[in-house]
Amino acid sequence: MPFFKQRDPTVPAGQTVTDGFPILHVGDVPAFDPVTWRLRFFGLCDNPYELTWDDLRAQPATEWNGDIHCVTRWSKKDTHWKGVSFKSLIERAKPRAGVTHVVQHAANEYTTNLPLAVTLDESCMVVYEFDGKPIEPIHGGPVRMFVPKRYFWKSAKWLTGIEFLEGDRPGFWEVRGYHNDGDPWKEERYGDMPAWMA
Ligand SMILES: Nc1nc2c(c(=O)[nH]1)N[C@H]1C(S)=C(S)[C@@H](COP(=O)(O)O)O[C@H]1N2
Ligand SMILES: [Mo]
Repeated sequence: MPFFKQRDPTVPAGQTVTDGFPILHVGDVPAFDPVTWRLRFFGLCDNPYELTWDDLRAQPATEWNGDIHCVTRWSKKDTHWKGVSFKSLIERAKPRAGVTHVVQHAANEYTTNLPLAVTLDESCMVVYEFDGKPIEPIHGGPVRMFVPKRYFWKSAKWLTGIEFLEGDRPGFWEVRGYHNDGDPWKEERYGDMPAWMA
């Protein structure tokens, strides 16, 4: 028997599994009005459009089962999410050929950036159900982004917009020192120190 415990290979390095569901966000939980809420697809695309809450719920649903990882070192196993394939929503907007990045916009001016290619993965969804129930407001409900292959700050709660860009534009945490890519399997927690801090 080794003296030390073997690391669980199903959990990224530096993460601890929790049965709870920690809550992390800046600002207050915003009010949601199902009549006035819109999800806007805008920026560099040929078919900018808006979805209402009813439109979103009328889209074909997809589901995903798996683990989520927060940069603050908790992981939660076997979570179950239901929503709409992000790829299908993006394709309808017809992003221009030069688009390289996607910025999620959310309540309280929260933003987060990702390469377009990352968001086309089938695990990326705009979600409205967690473990068989509507997502609670405190967890970004009724509608949030879901990008399980990145640390959870790359999944905006209270999603309101998707912007297509030619070139990158770091979001709320990315400009505050979080890693631009945020892949938990590469432990991409924090970026390089800005020159003025070094
Ligand atoms: N709109 C918004 N979305 C957000 C955040 C935020 O501050 N505002 N925080 C992010 C961070 S840092 C994390 S870890 C997850 C936390 O989601 P949870 O509270 O459902 O666990 O939401 C992400 N999405
Ligand atoms: Mo986070």
